[in-house]
Amino acid sequence: MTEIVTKPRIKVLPKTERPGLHKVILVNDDYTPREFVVMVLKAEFRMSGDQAYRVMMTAHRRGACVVAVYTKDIAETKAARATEAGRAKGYPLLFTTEPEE
Ligand code: TYC
Repeated sequence: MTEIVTKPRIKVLPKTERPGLHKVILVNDDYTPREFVVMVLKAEFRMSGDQAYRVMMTAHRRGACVVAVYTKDIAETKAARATEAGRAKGYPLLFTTEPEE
């Protein structure tokens, strides 16, 4: 028996939609206590105390620091929740987002 093997003539290239990643940025201010910033970073971004302290100090010294990178939705939700945590205590703590590259 002769088996006929046909090769597909058309190669379908899968179009992979890459979700645009967004950075969450911590912005420095003169009023929010350092320990509070660290607490918010730990709670909202699941950082260790060490990581959170370093990110907080980087924002404190340089004016801002990238906290993490997520898909747009998650970045915006986390930035809003973290900013709200400060607002609830009367602090001007601010987290913003921006597209990566
Ligand atoms: N600069 C604040 C202080 O000295 C601490 C702080 C750090 C606040 C980082 C915001 O994103 C921030 N109390």
